[in-house]
Amino acid sequence: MKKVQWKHLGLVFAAAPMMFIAACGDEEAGTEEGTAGESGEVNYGEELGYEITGIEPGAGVVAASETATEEYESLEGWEVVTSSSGAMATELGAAIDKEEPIIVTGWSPHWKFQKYDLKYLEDPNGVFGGEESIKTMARKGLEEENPEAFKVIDQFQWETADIESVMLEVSDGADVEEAAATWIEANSDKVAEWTDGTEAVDGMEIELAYVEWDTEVASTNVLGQVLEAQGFDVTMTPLDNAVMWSAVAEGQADAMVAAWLPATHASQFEKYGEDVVDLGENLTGAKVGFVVPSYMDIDSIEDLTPAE
Ligand code: PBE
Repeated sequence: MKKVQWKHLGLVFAAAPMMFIAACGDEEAGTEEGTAGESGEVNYGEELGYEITGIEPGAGVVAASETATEEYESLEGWEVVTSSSGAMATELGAAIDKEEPIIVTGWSPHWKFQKYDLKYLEDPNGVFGGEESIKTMARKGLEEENPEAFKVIDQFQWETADIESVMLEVSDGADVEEAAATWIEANSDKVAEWTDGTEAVDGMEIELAYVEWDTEVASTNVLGQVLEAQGFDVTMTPLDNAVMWSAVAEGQADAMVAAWLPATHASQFEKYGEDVVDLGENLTGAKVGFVVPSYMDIDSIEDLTPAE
């Protein structure tokens, strides 16, 4: 499978500046098991330098997090530090190794919930929305011009356990191609439903746009391999979120399986929704929000404390 850069659209590199976790030294007291008091008693803000560990700047969860810092009094003076999904995961793992506090812009499905003991902070103001779905969007004209690919893409649909098994293998060091192939081999019934009623082709081109978030890397690779097995010449193009949406809306990419709705990509859907073909949900039961290690003595965004 080809993975290209789009020169006209500008691939956004995950520059991933490694951020350093503020050394907590002796101030760690209170995060140790048994020493923490009532919820909200520990001043995590001070320990964290009033910083939330974000991901790529274009992500919906980052935009929602920035809204949260404006809407919650408890987050006054806090900052969402953007980097990349990979850097966020590295920092989360490093904090957990040392049992230090950390707040990340998180989402599920995600392998981090299988690897670590984590919780979402309650969001009483509903800034992050509720239950999300991941939807598939195709370009206008794809159905007429490439009906076999359109049908497979339209029929692509799976569950949290499926995507998590691919993501977990990748996080354990497997190549995504290998992890996708393993899942496909073990789930031929599901794959047969996606290709049901379609015919194989001989090298017809199809281009899938995506963003390099763990979820989308997994889903796009699985769908890409299924299309390839059907005889398509598949190109997968990693882009910034907004660029992914505009690429499908403007017909530069054929489809994407990375639309998080109704809340996370609401602004992109508002802007491009009329110019794309909405093929419905490919996964339900998704969620975004602030995620923290379970050992942190806090349950809600409101339990945080504003910067002095
Ligand atoms: N995510 C993963 C994306 C959608 C998929 C939650 C990082 C976002 O926030 O836009």
